[in-house]
Amino acid sequence: MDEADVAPSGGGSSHGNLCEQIAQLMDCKPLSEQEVRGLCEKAKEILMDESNVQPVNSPVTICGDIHGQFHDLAELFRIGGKCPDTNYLFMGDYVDRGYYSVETVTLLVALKVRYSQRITILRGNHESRQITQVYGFYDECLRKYGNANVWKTFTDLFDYFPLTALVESEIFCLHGGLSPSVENLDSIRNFDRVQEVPHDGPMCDLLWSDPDDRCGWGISPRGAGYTFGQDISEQFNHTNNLNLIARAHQLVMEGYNWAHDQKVVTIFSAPNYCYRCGNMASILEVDDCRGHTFIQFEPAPRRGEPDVTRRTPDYFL
Ligand SMILES: [Mn+2]
Repeated sequence: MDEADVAPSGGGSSHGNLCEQIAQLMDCKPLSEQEVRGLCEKAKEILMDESNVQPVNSPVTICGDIHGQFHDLAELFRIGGKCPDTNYLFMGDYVDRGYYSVETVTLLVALKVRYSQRITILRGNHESRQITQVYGFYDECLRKYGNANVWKTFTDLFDYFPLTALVESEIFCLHGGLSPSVENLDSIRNFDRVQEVPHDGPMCDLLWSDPDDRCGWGISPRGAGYTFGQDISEQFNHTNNLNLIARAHQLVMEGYNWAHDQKVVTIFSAPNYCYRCGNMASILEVDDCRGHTFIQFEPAPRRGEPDVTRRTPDYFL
């Protein structure tokens, strides 16, 4: 372990508190409003120093959408190994849809503060003020805290999450996909990312776009971002000396899905999405020799959850 893992800022007592908070969160018990505020202040200090294209070393395990399915995140850690024993890179969409967005995002942010060199948390299109008011996180915060303060604290923090990561200079990781306004990684490095996700433009596209079987750029059915063809992926990978684009954002039934002649892979880590889609989840282990292993997993056993049969999933979000 490196020094950053052993001696977090704030001294011994805050370290002890943080470990207790992580243990509490692993039990799926939310922190107090005041604890969330303190945690997010520390997280902001760490995240603001990260790059829009955050460098990540292997070995690392790359994960896709979680969407508030806390018990499945616990299953992911059971199968993939605990942080910091395993290094993790999460590609966004921690909140909305599932019933435990609060516990899920608080745990990931707490792990980021405690083990900042061992876990990378990118921004997804759901890490946004506007989207979370429609798809569940805002309502969940009101229900669990009686006011919107925790929602405000987290959505302010989301502005600092890095947009993309680069594993060993060859795997480009992001939530959505490519943008017609972005030819190379340096242009991403120059964005001012600290803002709400815009409705259009390069920052929006990185969080919203999808690969497509058709060549070139296409209009996205989501109403934000673009679709991009194999020709676009090949050109981007060539220009930037990349082997692979790893992204999330789309439900794929096996938990992972290759596209564009293995130039692009989609990873989705919410099994039985929305508690009704029947899909497998997966994570991608990249080892020290840059070998790739997909691990698929099924939902954790569930107890006493609300009836979900009336929920209608939106496959596009
Ligand atoms: Mn998404």
